[in-house]
Amino acid sequence: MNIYLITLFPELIQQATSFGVLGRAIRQQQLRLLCFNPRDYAEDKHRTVDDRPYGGGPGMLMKVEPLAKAIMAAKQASERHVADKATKVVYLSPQGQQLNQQLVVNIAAQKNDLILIAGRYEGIDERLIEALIDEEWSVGDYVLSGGEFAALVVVDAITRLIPGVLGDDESAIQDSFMQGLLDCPHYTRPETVNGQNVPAVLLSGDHKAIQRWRLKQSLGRTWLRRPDLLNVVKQEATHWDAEKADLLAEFIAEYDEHE
Ligand code: 4FV
Repeated sequence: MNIYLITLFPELIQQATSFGVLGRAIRQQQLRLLCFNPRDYAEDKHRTVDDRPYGGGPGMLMKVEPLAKAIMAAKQASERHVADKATKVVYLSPQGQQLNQQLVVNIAAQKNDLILIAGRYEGIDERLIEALIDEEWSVGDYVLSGGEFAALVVVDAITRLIPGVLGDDESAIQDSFMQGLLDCPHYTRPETVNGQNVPAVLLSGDHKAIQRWRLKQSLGRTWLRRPDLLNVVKQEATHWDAEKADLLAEFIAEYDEHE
């Protein structure tokens, strides 16, 4: 998969994607990440990439021409690689649709190239959004100093879904999130920490009981912490069944008993 990233700080991206699962995926060429820097398209002697907002007010915006040229260069690079499919152009911004696992799954499944635009300053000219951008995505309702951090979240979440990037066991872990539930609690050595023991079932070696316990904990946690996610899971016939309903009922009964 090719992801083209429009950013004023390609070094930030290069360094941040040199580690872990993402770094390995790039080294193994399961992901190609190409940066386009608007500063390389600035033609004034100071290579200016910001400009003042019409109407005044604090802060600057990204200068139109260098940014537009960088986006066009990325589109042309993608068209050289994938001639028959239009590459989605996404601008990371708090005004966008909320990023979630379903959106990431859909993008990864399409196996298309993707162009991500990382804003800086107060953002970009609305006319560029209208002319060149297909979608706006937000990683959360807060303001970052740069869209690079949001773009890295998107790149990481998508890359994990590229076949072969995660090992078999890791992709199994991924499945729990893919079912829309929160993850279950995890434990490692030693068996007692601050007087707290590991749940006995995890030491039992009974893999069926362990799998049941983990699913019950995921259901219970989702019920307690993110009932909004649970409602979505319950609507999805493929993700909800009698076993989950029974396990959740068991968790709730035990929870009410201890409250
Ligand atoms: C953001 C977010 C975000 C806004 C101004 C970059 C910053 C600056 N992007 N989800 N939340 N972007 O805060 O995606 O240009």
